Amino acid sequence: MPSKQRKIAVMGYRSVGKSSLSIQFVEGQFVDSYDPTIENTFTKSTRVNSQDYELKLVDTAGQDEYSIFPSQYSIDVHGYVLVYSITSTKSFEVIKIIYDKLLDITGKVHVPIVLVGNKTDLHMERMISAEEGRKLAEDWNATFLEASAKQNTSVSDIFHTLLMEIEKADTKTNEKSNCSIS
Ligand SMILES: Nc1nc2c(ncn2[C@@H]2O[C@H](COP(=O)(O)OP(=O)(O)OP(=O)(O)O)[C@@H](O)[C@H]2O)c(=O)[nH]1
Ligand SMILES: [Mg+2]
Repeated sequence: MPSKQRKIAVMGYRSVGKSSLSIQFVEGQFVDSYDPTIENTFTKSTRVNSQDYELKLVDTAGQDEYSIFPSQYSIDVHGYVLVYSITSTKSFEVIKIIYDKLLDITGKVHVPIVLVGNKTDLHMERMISAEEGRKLAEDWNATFLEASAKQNTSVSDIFHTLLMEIEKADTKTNEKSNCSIS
């Protein structure tokens, strides 16, 4: 089977660990220092369910409740990793706002999304329970994962799950178009 090209955007409030998750997945390392992102694109080859993927990962600048959803992330992006930090109530509020804007701009009812609660290693500082995260993802019909970029917990799961979600969404679209022909 030929390799499939997939583009994924990682979005969320500032300092939630979007770059750390991306770098952990692509390069297998964690950096403690904080360097705010403007935009970074990573590429990585990966394999899920015996399918090879050429993954383009767009690590975006942190957004807040007032940010305008950058329109370039609504075009030919196959799926989204929406990240908050379990230590930040604000980041959990902002991710809901980003989600609403995302649906508005794509105009789709269903977009492949993995919701990620990052920084689980900071359990003493936890503000958002796993249950809250799970509920939100359920509302969105999205997959939910908690992760730690620092400890490399569930990091590759995030991207592999999203690739599977994208695959599922593709199949559904094809089934629908088949229906309309017959
Ligand atoms: N303890 C802990 N710290 C983390 C984790 N992930 C990221 N950090 C730290 O949190 C800070 C911000 O991480 P970044 O990955 O730069 O966050 P970001 O979301 O890319 O930030 P912006 O690019 O400004 O939007 C850095 O100091 C990281 O080292 C994690 O899982 N656990
Ligand atoms: Mg960043």
